Amino acid sequence: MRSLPVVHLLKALVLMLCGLPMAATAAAGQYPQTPQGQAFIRTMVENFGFEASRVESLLGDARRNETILESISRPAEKTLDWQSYRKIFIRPERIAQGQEFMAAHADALARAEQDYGVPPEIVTAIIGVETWYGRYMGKYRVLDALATLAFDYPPRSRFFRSELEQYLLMTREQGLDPLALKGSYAGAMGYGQFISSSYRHYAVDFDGDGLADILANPVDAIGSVANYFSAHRWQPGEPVADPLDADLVAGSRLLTRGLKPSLQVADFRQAGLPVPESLSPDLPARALRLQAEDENEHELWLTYRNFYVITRYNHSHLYAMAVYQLAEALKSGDDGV
Ligand SMILES: [Ca+2]
Repeated sequence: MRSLPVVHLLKALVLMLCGLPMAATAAAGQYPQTPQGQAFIRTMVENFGFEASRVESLLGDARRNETILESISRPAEKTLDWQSYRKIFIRPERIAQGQEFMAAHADALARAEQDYGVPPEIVTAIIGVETWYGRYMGKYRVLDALATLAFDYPPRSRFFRSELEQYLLMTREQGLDPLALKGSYAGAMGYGQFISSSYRHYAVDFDGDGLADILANPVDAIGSVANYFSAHRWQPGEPVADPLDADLVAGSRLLTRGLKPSLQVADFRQAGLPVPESLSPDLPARALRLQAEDENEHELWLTYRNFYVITRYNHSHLYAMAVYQLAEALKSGDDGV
């Protein structure tokens, strides 16, 4: 627990001398005094039984962070093309370290596949893309990230106010100090970078020590990522994606919008595309056209339900393709380059 800086004590003293109510003196930061901050405190007290002074003091400790506001407006998934994005993740070191992770946690990964039906290389690839297998779990205080986005980022303030709510609930349930946890600029935590609501819904105790600890325990993290995939309807044994040796013209009716596969394998077969023969005709499918290495060319992929499930983790085709290709490289032992 960090001590109250002297400047805060002085401010508190000045406010007290001015005869302001104690509510204003309890916190030195900006958020408790704002109308949104006040409303948030009321919600936590009325809906979840928190003490007002406790929430006020936490919000008072939260710091607005400009870097967080800059980062949220330009995520890599939206600013990079596929080839640049791919090079971040599909590289020999990330593949080699992923194989080490798989070897070190082979038992937990096998158990996760048994319990949830999600293959070891998919769980490992998620953890590899998210945090480089737990090496980089984020440098921002989760409280600062969530308060900054909840109160100073209007486009998504409703979502992040809810995540801040979930964060205070989660840390109370898990007996964690809300001032201590670090994570991404969006407040995602641990090996698999779960946001607070996902932590509460999907984190599991996978080593049986009574705690669902995805922050420091790789076994719990493995079970939790697999549980997340299973809850989002991962289909054991179904394919994820296939490259097609073909192209489609921009505007083709086979290039559907949205992330969900809204056509079926049969639609692509009927159009004469070289779809793998093993695929069932009624398997939901979607064509995905990505930038090829030669920038005048495109790669054409057919993606299926399990590819869509990967986008439930991060709503991006590029993200899902990076996870899939890293997983394939982990499985094959190929260095991917
Ligand atoms: Ca545990």
